[in-house]
Amino acid sequence: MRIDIITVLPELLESPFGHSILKRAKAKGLLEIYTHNVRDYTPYKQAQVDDYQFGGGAGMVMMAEPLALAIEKLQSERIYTEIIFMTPDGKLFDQKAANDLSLKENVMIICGHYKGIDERIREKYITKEISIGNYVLSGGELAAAVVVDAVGRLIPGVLNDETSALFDSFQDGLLAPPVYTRPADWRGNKVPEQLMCGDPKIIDEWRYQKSLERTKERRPELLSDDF
Ligand code: 6GU
Repeated sequence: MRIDIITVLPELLESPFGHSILKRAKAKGLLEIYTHNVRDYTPYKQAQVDDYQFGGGAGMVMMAEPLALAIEKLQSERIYTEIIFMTPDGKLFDQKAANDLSLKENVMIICGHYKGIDERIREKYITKEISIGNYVLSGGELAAAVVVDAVGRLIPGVLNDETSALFDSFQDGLLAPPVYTRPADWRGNKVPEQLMCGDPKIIDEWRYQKSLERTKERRPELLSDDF
């Protein structure tokens, strides 16, 4: 999978993809991530990429032409199956959206900044608009990093048996069960005996019950049919 991210702040996206699972995904050649600075594409002087909004009001808006030139340059090199705009008024991102995206070949992500981007870019190029939650971030970059992380780990071959996504919270519609590691007795607090018994049937059943319990308690809406 190849992901191209268009942003005015590529520096913000340097670290998130350089560690842990995403780092390994890139090293294995399963994931390529490129960031592109909108300023490198602007035809305007002084590298201008934003301007005042028509109609007045506080906050700058990202201009159409620099974004269009960046998008079109990438489109001239390969076919993009999705061009995503990160925006708080987009569709709420969830595990299903991550699963769907992880199967795409080439994905472009546009990060807005300031008040947003000129609406005509959304109309002309954007195929999907994503929000990561009901709160406002200063820009789309951190949200894009969240999406890329959630998607990158699902790309076939990225995770091995030990890190398998099959047992993640949400992957089977349930929250994950509690986990423990050594020591078996930490300051008098013991690990549940079922996990220590060595019988995989008992262990699976315990984990399933705990998952169910935890989901009922914390996220009951996940158990309803229409979720
Ligand atoms: Cl995708 N962008 C911004 N700026 N704020 C957000 C968001 C995205 N998702 C939640 N809040």
